[in-house]
Amino acid sequence: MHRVLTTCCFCACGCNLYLEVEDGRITGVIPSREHPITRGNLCLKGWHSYEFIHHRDRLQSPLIRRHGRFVKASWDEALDLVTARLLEIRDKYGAESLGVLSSAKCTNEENYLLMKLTRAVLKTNNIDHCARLCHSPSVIGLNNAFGSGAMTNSIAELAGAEVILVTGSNTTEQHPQIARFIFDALAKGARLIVVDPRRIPLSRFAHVYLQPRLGTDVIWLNGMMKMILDDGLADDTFIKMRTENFEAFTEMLRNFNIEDVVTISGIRLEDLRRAARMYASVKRAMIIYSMGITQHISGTDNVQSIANLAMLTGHVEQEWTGVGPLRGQNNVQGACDMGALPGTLSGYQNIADANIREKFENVWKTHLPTVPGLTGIGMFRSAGDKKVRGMFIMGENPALSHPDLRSTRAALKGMEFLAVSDIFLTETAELADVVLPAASFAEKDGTVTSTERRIQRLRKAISPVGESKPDWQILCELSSRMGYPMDYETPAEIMEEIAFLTPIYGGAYYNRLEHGWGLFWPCPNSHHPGTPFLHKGSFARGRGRFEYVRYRPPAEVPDDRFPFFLTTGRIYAHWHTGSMTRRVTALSREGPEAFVEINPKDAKTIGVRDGKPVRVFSRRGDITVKARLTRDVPEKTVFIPFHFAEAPANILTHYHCDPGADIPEFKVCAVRVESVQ
Ligand SMILES: Nc1nc2c(c(=O)[nH]1)N[C@H]1C(S)=C(S)[C@@H](COP(=O)(O)OP(=O)(O)OC[C@H]3O[C@@H](n4cnc5c(=O)[nH]c(N)nc54)[C@H](O)[C@@H]3O)O[C@H]1N2
Ligand SMILES: Nc1nc2c(c(=O)[nH]1)N[C@H]1C(S)=C(S)[C@@H](COP(=O)(O)OP(=O)(O)OC[C@H]3O[C@@H](n4cnc5c(=O)[nH]c(N)nc54)[C@H](O)[C@@H]3O)O[C@H]1N2
Ligand code: SF4
Ligand SMILES: [Mo]
Repeated sequence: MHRVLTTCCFCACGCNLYLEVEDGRITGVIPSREHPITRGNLCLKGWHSYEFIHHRDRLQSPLIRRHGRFVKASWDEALDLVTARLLEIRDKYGAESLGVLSSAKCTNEENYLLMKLTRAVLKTNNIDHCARLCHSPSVIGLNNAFGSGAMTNSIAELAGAEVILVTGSNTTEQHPQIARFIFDALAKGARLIVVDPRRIPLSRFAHVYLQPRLGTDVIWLNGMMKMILDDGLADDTFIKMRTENFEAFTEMLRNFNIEDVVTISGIRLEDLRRAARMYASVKRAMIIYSMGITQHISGTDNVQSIANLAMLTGHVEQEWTGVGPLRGQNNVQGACDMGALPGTLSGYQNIADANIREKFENVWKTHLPTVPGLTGIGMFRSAGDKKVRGMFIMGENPALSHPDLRSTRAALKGMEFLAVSDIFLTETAELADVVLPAASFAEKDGTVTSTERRIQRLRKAISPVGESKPDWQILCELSSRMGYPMDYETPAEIMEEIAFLTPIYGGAYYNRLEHGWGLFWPCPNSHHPGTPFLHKGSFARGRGRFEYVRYRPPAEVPDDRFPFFLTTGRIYAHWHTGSMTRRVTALSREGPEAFVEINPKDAKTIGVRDGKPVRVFSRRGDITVKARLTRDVPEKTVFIPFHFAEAPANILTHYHCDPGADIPEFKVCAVRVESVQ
């Protein structure tokens, strides 16, 4: 038996663990004791992260759809068909008729190659990935305010904060190891403010817990800032030295009606004032936020408001002090960094900038498309008018994870050609013309970048299962077939090209990642030690920019026909569309089936008891789930996790998006709940 050190495949905490290998099979995992985030612990998912690897459902050979049924095929047949069909569609309708989804479950090297293939070979910028559904408002909002969309500080710095404000992040369930650093801070006497429409496990530990109505974050944030200004708790020196547009901002804030806090968000003014004073009166304060802030039509506004609050109090630009958008997938930070986005090449270098394009064109020896592409949402939205006719999807499952599934699935079915690479036959793969079996994280080398911008290694522990191949090899073979040879021997070789073309990854060579616990970008050259916290001395954009934002109600609010608010999200035991976690016995036992959290008072009115089935309807469709009675959700608000294919929450959600970030409002829609007799 031997052990191989690698990075966990689930969340962006980036824990390191040893895979135990016996006779070519993974038989267990052990957490790293020395790794600074892991510290000898894993969450339940981490402990079971190896079990799906040898599951009998793993895709073992390529599949081609013939006469409506999948048949096994050779790699040659499958890759030839993908090549022929994608190029045919491109030549017939133009490159803009192709769409590509990349994967936050795949490595940096794989995301970089798919980004390169899309732009250099397919000649379109229509590439995106799940960050669209996740932190796209952070990338835009924090970029506007600070000049960089990533976490400003490292995870371990949380332990040194005096006050931590957590909003729209169910940290103990979704980022368990980050929650441990919050508990470390609490043990040292820090104060905790939690703002969440649902009572989450962290609420119990909060010194102030505020329960706003869904989608009213701009209101309580503006209220909090007005109180801080009125109480003279703003950091005038910081504002003067480091920021701009403050005058215009305060001008608008002065006109903000503080009573709106009560009438719109439902928060009492005295509670908000306690939180405002707590946050503003210390030196070291961190804000932690996640999907409760971003998945709204006002997602970018919410993020800008958070940045306003941090700048108003000077709570950014120092150690222990900053803004932490918690990234979700193990490599969603890296997929963004690698340019799997419609408007940027790797390292957030603008595709519309001729000088940048020229740099890449010289190395890649080809011409690149100039106009930013469609977003992941745009690809499906436009499918109705047949803009996108052919797709390549690597490691994503939009047939469950995208909004309004009737319409998303119709778009997928309407494609003239769809190729999917995955480790399982997902709901999306089932709709494909060609399915490519990918090797899992345990079967390949590469790097992934955690939420704190820490670039770390994935290490191959076993050979690919069956005939599966690592995505980077699949992409090399595909590109070569398309007439653009890619002959990288190893992921390390791909990283050398990434480092050469991407200033923030300039020093991320494998020899430096071999020992120690990774590198924090920006790491511009091979001598640079990496950067645990950003904006030291000045913001990435120069001065931090205040921008007043006005409250806008959610796109769909309850009415007589659909009198409940629905909010969706996750549970501790499961991962997104469940392709991996629902194939692990221990995790399935923890989260066996779909449910709706409903307040006991509402349950009484509807006439439903705990554990009994209810039907939940929205304007898009309906699902049947079990009622789970709990006071954690307020009256007239229900919560459904989106992990369960047999009762998909996204049948109910809608396509209304944030205008800049194009993220759908997964966190709010209107539903009706009926008991099933
Ligand atoms: N176990 C597990 N962990 C995961 C994942 C998983 O699937 N399972 N997924 C990973 C990924 S990709 C991501 S992006 C993260 C997501 O991590 P989180 O964002 O923490 O997870 P969510 O459950 O989507 O929602 C977070 C919180 O937002 C609150 N919320 C809902 N509406 C609002 C609102 O209007 N305002 C505010 N302030 N809060 C609101 C919800 O009540 C919930 O507590 O988790 C990562 N970690
Ligand atoms: N209602 C609702 N919907 C949501 C959200 C919500 O809060 N509410 N959250 C949104 C968010 S934040 C996110 S991030 C998305 C996630 O949406 P998706 O990314 O579509 O969901 P996953 O289930 O993580 O899909 C990852 C796929 O990659 C496959 N995979 C794993 N490893 C590999 C590999 O090495 N290679 C390949 N090729 N495939 C691999 C897995 O089997 C799985 O099918 O969902 C979004 N959808
Ligand atoms: S906290 Fe995240 S990275 Fe750590 S073991 Fe759990 S899922 Fe894996
Ligand atoms: Mo996410």
